[in-house]
Order: sequence, then structure tokens, then C-alpha cells
Amino acid sequence: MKLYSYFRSSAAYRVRIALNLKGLPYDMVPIHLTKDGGHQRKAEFKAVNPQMRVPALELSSGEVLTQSLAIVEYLDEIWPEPPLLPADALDRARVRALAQIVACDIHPLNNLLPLQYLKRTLKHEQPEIDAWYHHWVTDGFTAIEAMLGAGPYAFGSQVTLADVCLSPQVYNARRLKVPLDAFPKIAAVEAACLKLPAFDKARPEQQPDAE
Ligand SMILES: N[C@@H](CCC(=O)N[C@@H](CS)C(=O)NCC(=O)O)C(=O)O
Repeated sequence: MKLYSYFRSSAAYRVRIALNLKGLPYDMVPIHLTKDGGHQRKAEFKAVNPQMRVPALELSSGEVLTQSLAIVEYLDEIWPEPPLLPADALDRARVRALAQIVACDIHPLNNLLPLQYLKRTLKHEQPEIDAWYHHWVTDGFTAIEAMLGAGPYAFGSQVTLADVCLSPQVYNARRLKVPLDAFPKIAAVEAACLKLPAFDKARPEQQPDAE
């Protein structure tokens, strides 16, 4: 398999974690999202993913999958061990709810494209953009903090899709200097995850395209 990735992309980070948890080998194709106006906008990559975003996963059959949650759930269905979603339907809904706070409510507002739009098109100043970023992370993390149980992971003693989404978002929040003191459970979940080689190996700093 071939993973089109960017070291700092938290959506690509989710897929790297899932591939590592499943023990699936893959080749990395780095797509630089900011150099020369963004390599994701080049015709070669647009042919891979018409949405011009990472991640994209090319399977050994040549099929290309996009959207990190769709990719992670596909991997989980085809390679069920270790499972990233619980067997019980109610538990699955709870895990997906945590994952979707990150993937649907925080990340789309704070991703590179909306931040660039705020700056370049709407002409907001950097402090306003930082305030926007901090606001939406804090909003989502406040809900997640209240929903987390005893740990060590986001949904109990097994790593799930919720951890796959949460850890990369915490990395991003730290990078953008969002105060995290109000979120001790989230910090503990992140610390537990980063002790696992699958998460550690997926960290942005460990990627071949890291800067
Ligand atoms: N919902 C998508 C989000 C993918 C996404 O927006 N990726 C960002 C990087 S995290 C990207 O490629 N942005 C392209 C750009 O900034 O032009 C997913 O989960 O895969």
C-alpha cells in the first residue's frame, strides 16, 4: 500500500496510527502542503485525490481510498485485529461520537484550508486566527474531557478509533499553543497512547518528510 501523507497533517497521522496498529507495511509518498503553493494541487496528485487533500491510501489493487475515517474503518473491516471499534453497538456509537467531535467538529474548522481562507481571503490578523483556532479546540476538548472515563485510553482499556483521532488533535493543539491545563484526562490519554510503538512511530517528528 502507498500512503500519501504530510508529516503535520493530523488526518494523515490518524491513518499512520491505524496502519501501524494493524501491523500493515506501507510506502509513504510525502505531499508537501505548503511548498510551491501546495503539491496537493499538482495534476499528478489531483489524479489520485480529486479533493486535493491528504491522506489518500492506494491499495495493492491500485484502488485509492480518501477521507481518513473512511480509510481507518476500511482497514478495520479488512484487517480486524486489533479491532478499533468495540463489538457492542452502543459502545461503537460512543467511540464514534468521540472520534467525530475531533474529525467533524474541531478539525474541519482548524485545518490549513479554512485558516488560509481566514487569512488570505477574509484578511483576518494572525491573533484573530489564533483565537479562532484556540476557541474550537477548547470547545471540542471541553466536551471530550467530560465524556472520558477512567482510561487509560479514550474508551477504556482498549485503543479505539477515538484514540486514533484524539492523539493527532492534541499534537496540533500543542503546536498551536492551546492551553491544555483544563484537560487532564485528554493529556493522560495522549500520554498512554504515545507509549505504544504504533502511535510513537506515527508521530510527525518520526516521518521521513518531517522538517
Ligand atoms: N476530512 C478529511 C480531511 C483531510 C484534510 O483536510 N487534510 C488536510 C491536511 S490535515 C489537507 O490535505 N489540506 C489540503 C490543503 O491545505 O490544501 C480527512 O479526514 O481525511
